[in-house]
Amino acid sequence: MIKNKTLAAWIEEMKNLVNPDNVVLITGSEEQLEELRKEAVETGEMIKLNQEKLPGCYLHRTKPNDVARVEDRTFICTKDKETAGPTNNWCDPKEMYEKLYNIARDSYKGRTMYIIPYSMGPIGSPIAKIGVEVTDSIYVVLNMAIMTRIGQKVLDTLGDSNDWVRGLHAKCNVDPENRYICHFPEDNTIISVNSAYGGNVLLGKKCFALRIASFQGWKEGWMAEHMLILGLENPKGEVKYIAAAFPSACGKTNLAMLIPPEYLKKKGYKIWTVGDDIAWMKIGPDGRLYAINPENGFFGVAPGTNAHSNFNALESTKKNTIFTNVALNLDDNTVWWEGLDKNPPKNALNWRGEPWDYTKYDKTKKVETSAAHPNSRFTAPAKNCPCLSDEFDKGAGVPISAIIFGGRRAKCTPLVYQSKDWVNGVFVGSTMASETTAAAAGAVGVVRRDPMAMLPFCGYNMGDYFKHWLDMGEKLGDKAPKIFNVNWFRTDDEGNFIWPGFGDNMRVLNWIIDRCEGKANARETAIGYIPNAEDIDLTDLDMSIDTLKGILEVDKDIWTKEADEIEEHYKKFGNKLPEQLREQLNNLKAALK
Ligand code: OXD
Ligand code: MN
Repeated sequence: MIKNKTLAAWIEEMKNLVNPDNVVLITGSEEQLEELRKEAVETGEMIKLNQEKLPGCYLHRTKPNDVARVEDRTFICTKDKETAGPTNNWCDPKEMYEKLYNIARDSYKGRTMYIIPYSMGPIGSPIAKIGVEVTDSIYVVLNMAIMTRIGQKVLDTLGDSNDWVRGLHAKCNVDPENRYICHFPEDNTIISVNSAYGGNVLLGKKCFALRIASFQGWKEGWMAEHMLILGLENPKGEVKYIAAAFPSACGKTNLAMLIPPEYLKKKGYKIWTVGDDIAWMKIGPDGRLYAINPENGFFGVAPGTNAHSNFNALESTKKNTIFTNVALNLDDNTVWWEGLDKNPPKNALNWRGEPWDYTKYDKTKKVETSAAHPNSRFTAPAKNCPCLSDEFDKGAGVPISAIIFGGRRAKCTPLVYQSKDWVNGVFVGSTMASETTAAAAGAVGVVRRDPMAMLPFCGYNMGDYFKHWLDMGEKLGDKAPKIFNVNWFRTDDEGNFIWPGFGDNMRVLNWIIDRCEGKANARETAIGYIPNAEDIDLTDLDMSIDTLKGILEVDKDIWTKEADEIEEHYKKFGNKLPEQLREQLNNLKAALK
């Protein structure tokens, strides 16, 4: 029963627009979800997998034209174009509402409207927020039931408040020419049409938790960031929390679920996962910055996930998980993807549902010849994760000691450095960049600037976003987290990675936490504080101190070129670029002279 007046009125309006045959309120009960799973299996929307090996697991295939987020069809619709800024597609809200309503009108005919009340964050947490998504897709309902907290208890918590985000999803004909993912931050509204791919239709995730929430955070004085959150436990049992932002394909989920090297594990070091993709952060009663993970599951990339690269993520997918666009092993009705193991199934269907011949696999034509789509996904409940933090479900959030930025840079950025202060750290985040890999289409090694990893996700003008970061620093004062930058991806002359990465990144995290506590040494350079090679613990690692010194170097010539590129990058923001950041660039240039 919907008692909330603003919600009841909006549901009426949506019903009249899309014209469904039936309307179902998602209460979140297991019986209701089980009925929907059954229906999805009957209609072929999902395939039930081997229930002994993968209890509660299903496979879903999207249309081949609908396999990823579509940034060129993603819009921020604010009254003023300038509010959306130079990095977002913009359209006048009136015009866009009209266009979208024309597409969605009557599109639920013969279909059911599912109403999903959901909470981003533990229900009732002072940092959490509520949304309602209506959809004509059972796949969306079942994914939202994993990725968020859903159902009647959310409505009970909402009461009669109008502080909730409206989300309309209409599959329509999954027509790429009429696909739009649109945000109206001034109305707390999201409309997504003609897609059924997770990132475009699970409206709680990128659409609400980043684009709408970043706008809300700007107006309300908090932060919505594209960051993982982890807790690092030392042998004394003390846990310190770190939030970290990386562009796609830099190992965010791997870092969030890191397993320390044997020798550190024996000493008693542990990593606890709070989140792998999104952090909402607010200043707490003690003046420190507290973070929650607004999500309740992991929507992770399957290919490359294996027992070595990410044991904990793989474990998380062993029950109650929905796989999307992975391969189906017909011999035992389980799933497979490239990089899972070295035994490709001999009798399998690829992500399109066609017979797959593993001998024909061609690395240069992944989409055409791979078993799983390169962007195939698992939707797994967070509570399956063996290293899930005890704090995960607590609404108060965890106090953040350090913020880490990073990217893939073959030569430029050292393994790790600490910014000189908060303002300098905002400069580091605003200039974040990553080099393209062979995994993505287009040229390899091209530098893409992706400030704070928020380029596709910031719901307003990025110049204002930088200013918001600076303002937050002022409010936090000496309680502000320390800001660092890492680069796991330095290569030698043959293009091999020098740093082992994965679990060994723990050695760098330990230095970072020691710096936060004033326990570790560093030397000042033009870009910030760099560890002395002796300050990073290399015990049991096959790496010489000279090799480590090499990847801690700051090459003045490379950085002079980098400063010129930053200047170009900054031009985009025009007079919205905060003066303090321009000063930071000037300081860097002077220090490099
Ligand atoms: C994601 C992304 O899917 O950042 O998390 O693209
Ligand atoms: Mn992400």
